[in-house]
Amino acid sequence: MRFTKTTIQQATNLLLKSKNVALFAHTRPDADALGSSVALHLALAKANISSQVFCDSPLSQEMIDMGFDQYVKSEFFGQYDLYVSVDCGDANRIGEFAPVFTSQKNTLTIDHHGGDYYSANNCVILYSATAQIIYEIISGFGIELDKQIATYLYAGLCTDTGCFSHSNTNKDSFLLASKLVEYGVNVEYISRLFFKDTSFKQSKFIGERMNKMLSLCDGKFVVIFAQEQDWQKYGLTRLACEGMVSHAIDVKEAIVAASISQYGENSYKISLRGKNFDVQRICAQFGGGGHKFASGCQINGDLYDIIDKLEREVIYYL
Ligand SMILES: [Mn+2]
Repeated sequence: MRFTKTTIQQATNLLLKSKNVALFAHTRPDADALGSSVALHLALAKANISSQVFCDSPLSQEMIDMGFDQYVKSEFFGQYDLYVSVDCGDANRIGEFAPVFTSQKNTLTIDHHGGDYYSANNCVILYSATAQIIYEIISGFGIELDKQIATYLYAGLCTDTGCFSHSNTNKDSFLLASKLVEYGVNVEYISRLFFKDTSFKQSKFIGERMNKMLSLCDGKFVVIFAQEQDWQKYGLTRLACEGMVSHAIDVKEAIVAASISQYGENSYKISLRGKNFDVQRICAQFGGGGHKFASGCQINGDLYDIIDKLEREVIYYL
């Protein structure tokens, strides 16, 4: 297969000449993956093109509150004339459906991570969110946007920019936000849902985890971690650890932060954040990836061995 670079215009044309499109959001989906996929699905419907959104993972409560569960199927079915991966920097991000996707001829990637091309057509642009690429693509559909589509795109843009505060936030992020808000997006609802709302149990759990945070490398590397019993104690699931890393990187002295959460008996999921410090190269060494200043990976082994391994990597690059 030839992997070619695809412009917005070409991606728009590819979609518009299709009759039935399969859309794949990445595993453990966030609001950009689902907001982009479902917005594209709704826009395609307006252009009289049928499509189906697939994602291999259960949806978090926030995603259900957004209404994404009404559109997303966790079992793959059907035959399509175009297969599209949305917000997936590499084919593995498609998760369980990766083999389905990679065995197709007519594939299109719409993504902003800037990884290697793995589709026949690759519309990869380093925007702050995939939602931004989707907006430009559907602008060529000749349809009228509505509040729902605008809300889904806004959710992707708002969350991927950390509520317009990460270093990937730029003039274009605000320009798009301003266009979307014109359709009546409830800005307060989205920021509350994704950045503020937390249950009492969750607050207690995070409080305890923050109390146990480790300060390494003279305070430049802050680690927050949780094992199964830590969230079970509060009747929570491992989803309680989502976003935990932000509390570590919020420490003023921290240049790098890690959250380490148990994923299996002897396996941990790592999220790394950097302040103008490339954490992608560290995650890549453990087979992970993401963005330059926000990346993740999974490491097998003992919790404290993993902390040591990460500390050695951080020291090397500091
Ligand atoms: Mn994204």
